[in-house]
Amino acid sequence: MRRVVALLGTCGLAVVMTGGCAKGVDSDGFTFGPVDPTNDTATTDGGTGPVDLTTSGVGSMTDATDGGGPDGSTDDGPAVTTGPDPSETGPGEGSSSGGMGSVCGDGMAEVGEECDGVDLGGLSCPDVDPTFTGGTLACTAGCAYDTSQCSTADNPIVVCQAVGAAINDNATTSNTIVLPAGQTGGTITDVNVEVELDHTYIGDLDIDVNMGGTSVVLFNTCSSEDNLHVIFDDSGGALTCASSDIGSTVQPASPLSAYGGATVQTNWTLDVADTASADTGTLQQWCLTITWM
Ligand SMILES: [Ca+2]
Ligand SMILES: [Ca+2]
Ligand SMILES: [Ca+2]
Repeated sequence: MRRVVALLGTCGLAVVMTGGCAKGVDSDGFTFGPVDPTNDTATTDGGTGPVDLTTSGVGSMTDATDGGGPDGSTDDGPAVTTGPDPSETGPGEGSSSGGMGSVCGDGMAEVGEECDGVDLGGLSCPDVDPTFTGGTLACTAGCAYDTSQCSTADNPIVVCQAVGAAINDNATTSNTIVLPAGQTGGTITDVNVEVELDHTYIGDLDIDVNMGGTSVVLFNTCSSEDNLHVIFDDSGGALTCASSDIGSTVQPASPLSAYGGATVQTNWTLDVADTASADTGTLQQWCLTITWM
């Protein structure tokens, strides 16, 4: 701004005065022209007329179309260039125009943008709003956060359901846990299933859990042992078919990691099939612990 201010109202510096403010060259070599009272306004150019605070570049370069002397009808001063003059050095030069160089859509979150494309500034849903527990943060075409895929579900989701249903010979006892609204939609990273049942010969039993068409066999072994109360967890210990299993965390017959990457759906069903006669029991309760991201 220093040079523009210096020219204000005086047509000073090294100007040859010819009945007004003649075109001239100032001390650092920039051409400027006389005030054109009919065309030079405060908003359209950077000439030596009134200060143009909105468009005038500081230190505009020589106007190639201006042949010197009084102007014609449209050009009355140095060429207007907005933004910095790359040939100059010093304060105010060499940075993006007015600090407003952000471009929405270039894939980089910049000043004035919450995000841009996949550049979320390293943030996730809970960073944007602590009421979110997870989900997928995205970015709108206007470079603002899109939280429509964020979730307020519990993490982990823990649901226990008391059942109290009979396990009969040569029949399957099924029970479905319906997850509460707002608990679904996450991407599963781990599932553990706790099963508590009474039975006089657990070797009769095949136990599966099902969600979204994926069935995982939890239990299909042992023999004359009574009762079963374990947490099936891929990271558990080996089932021993001894009374010491009661209350412990054991590996399922097939891995629960089959649910890894699946979307948490509403309905989870436990099937307890009794495949032999003579011994029966009761499914007391079962629980799901679903970790998601
Ligand atoms: Ca950007
Ligand atoms: Ca697990
Ligand atoms: Ca039986």
